Order: sequence, then structure tokens, then C-alpha cells
Amino acid sequence: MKMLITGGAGFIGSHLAEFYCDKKYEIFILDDLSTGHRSNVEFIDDKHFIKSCITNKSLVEDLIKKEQFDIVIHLAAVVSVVESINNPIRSQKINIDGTLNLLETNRRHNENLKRFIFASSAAVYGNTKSLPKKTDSFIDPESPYAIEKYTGEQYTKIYNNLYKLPTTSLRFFNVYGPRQDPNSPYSGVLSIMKSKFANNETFTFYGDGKQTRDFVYVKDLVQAVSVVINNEESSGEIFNLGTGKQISLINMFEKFEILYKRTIDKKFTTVRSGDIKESYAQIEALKNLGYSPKYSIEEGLEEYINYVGS
Ligand code: NAD
Ligand code: UD2
Repeated sequence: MKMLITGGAGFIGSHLAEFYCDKKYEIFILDDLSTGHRSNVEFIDDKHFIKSCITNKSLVEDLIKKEQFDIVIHLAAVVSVVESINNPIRSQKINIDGTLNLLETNRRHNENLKRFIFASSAAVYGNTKSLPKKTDSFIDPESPYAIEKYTGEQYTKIYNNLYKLPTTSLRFFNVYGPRQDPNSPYSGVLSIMKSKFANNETFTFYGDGKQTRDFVYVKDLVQAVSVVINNEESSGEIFNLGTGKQISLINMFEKFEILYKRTIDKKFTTVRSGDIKESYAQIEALKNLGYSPKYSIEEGLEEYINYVGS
């Protein structure tokens, strides 16, 4: 099986690439290395690594025409909400035009396509109060990033309705695990907490630390993707991808204390503007296809903390 992973050199993409390489899929990665790293996927040779932007139409067309991928996992995006706020035209070009370009190129030139998976985000729900977040809950995007993810998933869905492309969108909740980059204040909070514990530095809570999130370990995300790939009924659907459970930041900090067998300084500052108080996913639809998160928060954290590497 031939698979294209856009954004495959990033945090999530590198885990998918690793998993499917082990399964002997022929993996191609299309990545401009804007936030990803070539070193995340050293097991992919240069012939299968294309360093380019997804908006490069002729390159994408040539690649898809030539390779006739069975599966496309589309992760490449401007992933930072702040960057999308600072430069909405650029993020729109990559997150919407880039996605549409991939869909259209597959429609026109790839009759072999069996599954196209789009990485959407819980960001589409915005700051709505209803819990758990359901795929038919009210949508209230609060950033260009969230609008772009919503648009991307709607295009993905309409390409199934109109042209019968086998497309699926997954709304990722808060994913964590090895290779998540902790170096920006807007990096995933658990990557920041881990780095603070490892370096014995102060962790800052924005607010009282009682806000909750649905933290999903990256290997459970990989399992969910494989469930989607293996189920034809996933075509044309949009699923939440989380664990169905919420946990507060304070509670997570305590779990780090137990695993590190020590503590670090903590301080509390003002809540981030637009911060969501509580969030967790309803995941029944994906469970009905066979998805079952395997990692409890303790198991995921333990594997993450003991991971050798960044
Ligand atoms: P990441 O930054 O580690 O990975 C993104 C990858 O895409 C990087 O390797 C980057 O170099 C590449 N990329 C960016 N723009 C590109 C372009 N124009 N052309 C080609 N490659 C490009 O981020 P991640 O956390 O692995 O996110 C993967 C996907 O999942 C993204 O679409 C993101 O929006 C989505 N997502 C992630 C989370 C999370 O918790 N990490 C939550 C919701 C949604
Ligand atoms: C996630 C996404 C974001 C956007 C948003 C939409 C990630 C990494 N971020 O933001 O891109 O989709 O959902 O809802 O997936 N926090 C601290 N201290 C820190 C860092 C964070 O207290 O040093 C708090 C932060 O204020 C928030 C919580 O931790 O309350 C989680 O923060 P996050 O940035 O990991 O994720 P989130 O859900 O805010």
C-alpha cells in the first residue's frame, strides 16, 4: 500500500509514518519543514521525502499522478492559532487552499484512492459551554485557524458527497506524546509541563489550573487513524478524536509529581484570553467503528516521560 502523509515530519505525522513503515507500507512524506524536523523521520529515505509546500500545485499534481496513493493523510497546516491571527491570509492559503488543492488533485488524477483523512481540530467548537463536545454540537470558530479547519473538513465532506472521494475528517482534541515541540508558549501544555519538570523550572498556570482538557496519547490517535483506514463506513464522516474523559491541569501536575517523584515551583497568572474552561469529546461514533483508547493518562504520561529523545 502506498501512503502519502502531508506534514509527516511533524509531531503527529512522524508517529503515523513510524507505525505504517513497520507495517511495510510505502510511505511518502510531503513537508516543508516549517515546524517539523527531518530528524523525526530518519527512517524515511530521501527518495520518499519531498521537501515542499502543499500549495505547490504542479509538484503536488506530478506526485499524485505518478504515485497513485492508496491512502492520503493530510496533516500539513499552519498549526498555530496565534500565527493564524497574525497572518490570516497566509494561513488561509495553506489550510484551505492547500487542502482543496490536495482534494481536487486526487479527484482528477488518482483513481486508486481508498482513504483521504483530514486533520481537523476541537478548535472548531470554540468556547461553547455544552459538554461533551459532539460532532453535531454548535460550531463557533474563534480564530482564523478554527475557521480554516472547519472549512477544510466541510470541503473534505463535500468531496465525498459530490464526487465519492473516500474522505474522513477527525477533530483532534489535545494530543500529547514524544516529539511534541515544547518551545513555544502555545505548544501543547503537557509538552511544556514535561520540559519544566525535566529542567526543574517553574511551571505557570494560566488561571487557577482547574480548566480541563481531553488529553489523548498520540498512539491512541494512531489507532484511531487505522480504524478509519480499515472501515469503509468512515467515508464522508467527521469524528471527534479524544478519549471521552476530561482532567484538570492541576491534576496533571500532580501526576507529573508522582512520576518524577519530586515537584517543581508553580505560579498562577491571568487566564489566557479566549481560553476554554472545560473540554472533552464524545467519541461514541468512532468507538462504534472499533476505536478504543488504550492509554490511561498515567500510562500515556509514563511512556512519554520515559521516552528517550526530545
Ligand atoms: P506539527 O507542527 O508538529 O506538524 C505539522 C507539520 O506540517 C510540520 O512537519 C510542518 O513542517 C508541516 N507543514 C506546515 N505547513 C506546511 C506546508 N505549507 N506544506 C508542507 N508541510 C507543512 O503539528 P502536529 O501537532 O503534528 O499537527 C498535525 C496536524 O494535526 C495539524 O493539521 C494540526 O492542525 C492538527 N491538530 C493537532 C493537534 C495537537 O494537539 N497536536 C490538535 C488539533 C489538530
Ligand atoms: C488547543 C490547541 C489550539 C487550539 C485550541 C482551540 C494545542 C497545543 N492547542 O488549545 O491550537 O486548537 O485548542 O480550542 O493543541 N496552559 C497553562 N500553562 C502553559 C500552557 C498552557 O496553564 O504553560 C493552559 C492553557 O491556558 C489552557 C490549557 O493549558 O487552559 C491547555 O493549553 P494548550 O495550549 O495545550 O491547549 P488548548 O486546549 O488551549
